[in-house]
Amino acid sequence: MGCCPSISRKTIKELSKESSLSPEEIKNLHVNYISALERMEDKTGLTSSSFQEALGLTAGEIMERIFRAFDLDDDKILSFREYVLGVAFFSTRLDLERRIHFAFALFDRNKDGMIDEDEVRSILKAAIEQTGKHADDRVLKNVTDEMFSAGDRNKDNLISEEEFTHLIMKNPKIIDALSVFK
Ligand SMILES: [Ca+2]
Ligand SMILES: [Ca+2]
Ligand SMILES: [Ca+2]
Repeated sequence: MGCCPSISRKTIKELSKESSLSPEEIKNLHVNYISALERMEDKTGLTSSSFQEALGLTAGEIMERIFRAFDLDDDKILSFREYVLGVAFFSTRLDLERRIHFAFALFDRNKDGMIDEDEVRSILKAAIEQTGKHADDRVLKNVTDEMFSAGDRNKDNLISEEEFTHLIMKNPKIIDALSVFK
């Protein structure tokens, strides 16, 4: 039996406020988080594979993107706070602005602050293949073109976070489509 770092009431309260999840939900997430950590050698935080196990996700492109988007400081491990804030994205209670920021991070695979066509195509492809269907190249191209013609306001073939925000405000369904936890 390993020891279980406990979580203070103060931390629960702060995380609850920051994530819009209830204290009860934070406590449950903490139990999940700790039990995932217990199975690891290094208990400083969740790695990509233990994270995948904790959430019961299938390994692959989408999982990697989600992990990278959760990993706010880009140190390749998830702290409990990063875990909570990431999970909160998939609940609809988080304010739209932060959900947009998170969704942007899912698209922006190389974290350069811009979404390019390859990044859109590859996340679409992964999302379709995740459901067991074949991703047709023409469909991928059409959807990508549509997203750029609607979203790329200054026509530089890149979607900035500002452009992305405009796009989502007009089409909030794009975010819902990314909720792969359902
Ligand atoms: Ca991290
Ligand atoms: Ca990018
Ligand atoms: Ca642009």
